[in-house]
Amino acid sequence: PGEPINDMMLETSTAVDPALMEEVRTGLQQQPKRLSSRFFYDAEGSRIFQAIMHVPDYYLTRSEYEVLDTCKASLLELFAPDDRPFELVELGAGDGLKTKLLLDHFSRERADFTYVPVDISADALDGLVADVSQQWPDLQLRPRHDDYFNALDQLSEESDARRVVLFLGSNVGNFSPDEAVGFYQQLHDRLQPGDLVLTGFDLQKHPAIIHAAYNDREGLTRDFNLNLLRRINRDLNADFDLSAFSHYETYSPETGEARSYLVSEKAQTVQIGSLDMTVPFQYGEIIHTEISRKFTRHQIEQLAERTGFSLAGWFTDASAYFADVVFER
Ligand code: AVJ
Repeated sequence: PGEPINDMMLETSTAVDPALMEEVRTGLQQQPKRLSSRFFYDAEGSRIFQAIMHVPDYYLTRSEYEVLDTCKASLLELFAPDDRPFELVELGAGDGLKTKLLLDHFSRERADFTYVPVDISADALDGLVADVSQQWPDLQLRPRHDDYFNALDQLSEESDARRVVLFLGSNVGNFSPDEAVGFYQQLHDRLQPGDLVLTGFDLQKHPAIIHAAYNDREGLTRDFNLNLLRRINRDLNADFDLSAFSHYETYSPETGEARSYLVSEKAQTVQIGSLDMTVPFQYGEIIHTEISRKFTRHQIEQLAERTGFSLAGWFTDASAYFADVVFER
């Protein structure tokens, strides 16, 4: 008796990121097709990235760890020259290891600081907070579940401790040159004179080393890229055949850009159910997914200069693969 239950009504409603819908709608209609790497990081994508950080070909994480480990004392000296309190504001909740290395050193040295991890993902933040408060029960911890710039806006109202902003892991490499300038200008607007920004920059080096980092023998970079199609299948009810797409990587030593593509291995048509969209692919047609930019010292100095910062510290690993650079407002 009563109304028959409609199949649709039984589907659990999962919250789909509206930005992902917009990205797929517009990106797959462009020529060439594109989908931004900022949608790589669903639960599975974050797991794959964690694994990438441990593969031998992906030198970035190891190199930055070496930089921070060898330079942690000099960094603390720069952050708190006269033992004044500071706020360590980390943009992106951090992968743990590298940040923990700093937290550990600063705690041992009894530095007076508050750790303020900022992330738009509640999951990433919750995990980090649980972990950090367990390892350092006495650490002052003030997590922010927010957009980077909102979080920085609020900080200025809350305290007059010196701010030290961490932007590690070569995340800056995903910006276009204009976006990078915009990003540091926005930081400049929100910081006070004397505040600091520590950024991890991957440096230009032998092109084969960089190419291998994004074309690893374990195939994790491929999985990382293909996972975006898996996510779209799940979140937007699409029917990408993952076995009919491959991963293709280029590195140009002239531009310093590593670029990732997904390539259609046959002529095919994909349905995106939730968007009522049909997407044709030719054999060999690409979807551009990511740019990971590599810098020269000169470019980094120019970036500081153009956005009103001065260069207060330059730290690299023994091979000079990676630089952690301190800008002062
Ligand atoms: C997290 C953006 C720094 O570009 O090196 C790793 C992401 N992409 N392998 C990078 C990534 C492919 C990574 N960042």
